Amino acid sequence: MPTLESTSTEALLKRGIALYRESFPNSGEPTIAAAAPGRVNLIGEHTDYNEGFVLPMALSNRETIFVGNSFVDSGLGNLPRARVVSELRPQEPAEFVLRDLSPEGGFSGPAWANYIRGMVAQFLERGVRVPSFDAVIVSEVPLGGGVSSSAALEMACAVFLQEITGLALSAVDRARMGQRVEHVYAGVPSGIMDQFISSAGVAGSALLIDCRTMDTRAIPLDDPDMVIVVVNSNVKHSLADGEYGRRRKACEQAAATMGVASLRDATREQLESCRASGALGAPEDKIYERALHVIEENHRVLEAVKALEERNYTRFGKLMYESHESLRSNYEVSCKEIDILVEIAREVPGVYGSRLTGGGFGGCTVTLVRADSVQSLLKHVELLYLERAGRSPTCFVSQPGAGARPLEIQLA
Ligand code: GAF
Repeated sequence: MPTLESTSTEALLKRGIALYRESFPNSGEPTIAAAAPGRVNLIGEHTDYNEGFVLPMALSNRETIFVGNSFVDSGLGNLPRARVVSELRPQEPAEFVLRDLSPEGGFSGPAWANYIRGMVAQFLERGVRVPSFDAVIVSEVPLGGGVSSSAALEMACAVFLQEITGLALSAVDRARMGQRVEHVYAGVPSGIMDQFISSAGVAGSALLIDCRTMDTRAIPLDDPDMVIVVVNSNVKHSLADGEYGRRRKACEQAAATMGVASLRDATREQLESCRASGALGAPEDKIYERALHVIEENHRVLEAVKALEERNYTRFGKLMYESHESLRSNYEVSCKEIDILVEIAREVPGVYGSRLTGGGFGGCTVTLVRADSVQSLLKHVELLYLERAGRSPTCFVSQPGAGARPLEIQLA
């Protein structure tokens, strides 16, 4: 079965430097590298944009960007400009002037480069001068695979731009800049979770994040008997297709009807009373169900943290299944393939719990399993997913990795 490995820093550096030399033979050597991880969310889905709680961990799989001075004259009145090559799409290099980087700026290059254009624009908006650069991207975070490759790219960019401009930013600042890039350049009205965990992840721990205050608490995942397995359904989701935004609007409508600032402040009693009085609108709009998911999911996150700290994995697993069921039936963001993956995990002895992770409509599941049952889980998933869904999954076991950071380049 295809599995995804995270590479050693040394191997990543080798790949990045080689690609840089090949892509920009006249630009010397890369002088800066920055890496940022993808993420998997253990529990707390669609709560971030409701000012609620989430419990993600950064993956050990990273997106890495290698940057050097550009010595090539742009021929554009010497305006500063960037050239970028991605290892995943070497035939689609991007080139743009570091001016007028608005999303409507007439950019005809590849769509992935908009994350970089967008992040450069955030720096320019703060009055910082960004010099010309050449860059290559080397990634071990699957694209569109529900583990936030775009947030990882945004955070890696933010770190290298900090390095070349000297702009001081906190992990939250960086995350908010990335969130703005998602909103404006990718058209996804996302919350803050993905960018923040990629920016601030703590090696060896999941992070409880209060998305209202942005306070965090590291929850160590240091029990060798417990393993987190991520399974990619290999069904691609597109959060930009409007479903994500519709869920977000439904939550805002529910909060406004209950007279609270956000669903973080709403109680089950308030929700029931609004429903009884008919204030939540037509049943087919499902405002009740959407709000119910968020209110209960926030409680589940806090209970799950307690369970994890007590090493009560059975309790944690039960909360994962409950979260999944609510995402499936109340929030309606699951799909057949993801439900099949959760159902398969449930059948394997040694599995504590499993659920959809991320925005939904495909993507990945996250499963908590006893270390001695990992192989059996992987075998079952490989066989049964093909049988029941007609597709092959991609699985990986990930240790909680560190957040975005510069990497030291050693040239051979
Ligand atoms: C996507 C979004 F980008 C996050 O902000 C979050 O809302 C998540 O879906 C659902 O929990 O990954």
